[in-house]
Amino acid sequence: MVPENIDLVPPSRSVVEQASVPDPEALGERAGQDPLAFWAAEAAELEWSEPWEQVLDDSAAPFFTWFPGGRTNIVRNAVDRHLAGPRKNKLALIWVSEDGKETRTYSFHALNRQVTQMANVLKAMGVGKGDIVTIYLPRIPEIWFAMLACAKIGAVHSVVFGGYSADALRDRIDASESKLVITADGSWINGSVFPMKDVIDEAIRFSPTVENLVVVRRTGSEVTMDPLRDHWYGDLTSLPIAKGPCPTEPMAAEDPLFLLYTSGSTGQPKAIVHAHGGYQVGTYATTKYVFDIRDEDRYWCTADPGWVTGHSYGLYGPLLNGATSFMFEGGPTFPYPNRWWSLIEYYGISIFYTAPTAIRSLMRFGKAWPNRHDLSSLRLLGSVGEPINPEAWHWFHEVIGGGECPIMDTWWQTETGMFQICPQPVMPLKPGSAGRPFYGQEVAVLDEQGNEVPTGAEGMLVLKHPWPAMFRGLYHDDQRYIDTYWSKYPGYYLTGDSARIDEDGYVWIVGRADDVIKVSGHRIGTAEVEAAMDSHPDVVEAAVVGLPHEVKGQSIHAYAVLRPGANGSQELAEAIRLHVAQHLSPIAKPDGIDFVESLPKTRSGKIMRRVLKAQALGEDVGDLSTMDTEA
Ligand code: 6R9
Repeated sequence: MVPENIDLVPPSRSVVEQASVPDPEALGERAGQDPLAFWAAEAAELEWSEPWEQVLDDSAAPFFTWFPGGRTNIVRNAVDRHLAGPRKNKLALIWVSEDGKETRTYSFHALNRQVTQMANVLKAMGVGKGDIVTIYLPRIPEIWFAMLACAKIGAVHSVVFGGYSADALRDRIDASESKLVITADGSWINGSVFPMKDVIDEAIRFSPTVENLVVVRRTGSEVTMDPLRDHWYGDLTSLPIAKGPCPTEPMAAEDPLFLLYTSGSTGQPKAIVHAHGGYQVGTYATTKYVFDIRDEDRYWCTADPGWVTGHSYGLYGPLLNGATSFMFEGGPTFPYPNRWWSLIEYYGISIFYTAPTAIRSLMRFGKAWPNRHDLSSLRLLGSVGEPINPEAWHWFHEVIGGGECPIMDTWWQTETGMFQICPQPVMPLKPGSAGRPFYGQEVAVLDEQGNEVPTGAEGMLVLKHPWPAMFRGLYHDDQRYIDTYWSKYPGYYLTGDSARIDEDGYVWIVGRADDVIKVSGHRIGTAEVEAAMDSHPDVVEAAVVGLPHEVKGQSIHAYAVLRPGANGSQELAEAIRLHVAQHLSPIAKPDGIDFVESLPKTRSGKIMRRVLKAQALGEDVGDLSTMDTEA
């Protein structure tokens, strides 16, 4: 929604005085006139072993290639290049355990040692250029080492969020044909152990590809080790194979860096592919400009490394800028709702990037919790994952940011790899709007026919120009890449979001316009939840929709048709919810399940989720002309 009398929040004086880019409008104009020159200048700030021949090759669009001919490696720029200068002994990572009893810190020098060691281990296990390694680890430093170690030797990492269950994990490992998986014995969640090793054992029991499982000790829980397949990471590092230097492999700019599975509107999750060259340029530049990150900063991105935010703005963007990052193993409210605030105070965090759902959940505990802490080290805040409602925006701004810190509400996607719509630190902010397109980008809001809608009207959000950190496709599925993103409006990238643009060019994201649900900022496909429900023996057919939720943004509401004779009891509803948690993930558990006789469908048999949603919300169900009334 574009609220009527929206307040414009000007940048505070300190922000203006310290701004690295005092006039983003002027820079934006220059970048707009020649986006490729802008991106070439950003790329030139990084190291390449061979220069690129061209900035962008769009001759095979929508298969774009960035910096073709160039050779580089993101690790060279994220780690190696800092070793030669004054950042060598600067902290790259400060990590704190969930119970607060352990702290581990790594300078860039130490980070390089750790990454090199893991890279040597991977190589010794036969991992080479182009091999896909699945990483299923908790929020511990080893997840960074593993990702960087893969990139360093030219292997492709595929991180699966540590909260996924065996079936989801199996699908992702099988689809990527990983021969090696890196995991931990368990992870800590609010004082209890989540048995990661058991989950992975179940996921790979019949795997046709996995040959080796590297297990990091974290919780010390008892696990069963397969003597032929499983190896303790701690044992491997004491072997001679782990020792010595390991060169950072020079990669073609377009060589793949990682796969990341994400939910789409239909079918199985899709593997988004990102490449070394363009991705490093895009994440480097956006982190530099939008977070205005500097050497003296202490930066904290609360996102799990298992999501794209943890990749682009947890790991790579800050390291490419030589920044000091903070990583916390636990969540915001354990054991008390001041956990994050106390960490910000203790570690002097200056840039804090989190999600609206976290802000809303912490807001509910009242400002007495943050007010007990001195949060004056903060100078810039960030938000990502879903629209931030003005109430949460103001609370974040006032109570956490002391009214002084600009909030960078960054809109982007797993596919985009980097920010596409976001403010700049000195820009006047409109609470609830993600600001304007990033340098070199233009967006439009279109109607069904592809016409731009009038200012302020809602429509489909598209991106007009390619950008360097764009995904290079879907793993092994070129057709789905074309169909999903580039066919509806030829020449434009279809985001799947619905949005409005106001008279000042500020973009207001309304939300997903497809069958993707954002639950607490996590991207979940209706099809995946439905498949998990369908696999319950009492369920014949299921449909799920996203309903507005005060804290989570959206919640999952399900409808199930039961097999004849099954009793639609409260217990069965609970059992189905648990089934989804066990087979997909606890984050995908429906909040409520309604048992129904049949589901509304089109004549071609597609479930009409919008009808279910409208009914649940008491809204007009709209055009039903395609509905199969016989059903
Ligand atoms: C980074 C990330 C992408 C979807 C996207 C949109 C929603 C992300 C947002 C936002 C409003 C923001 N989204 N950031 N909506 N304001 N600042 O979340 O990637 O998990 O792929 O989700 O998230 O709906 O289409 P991903």
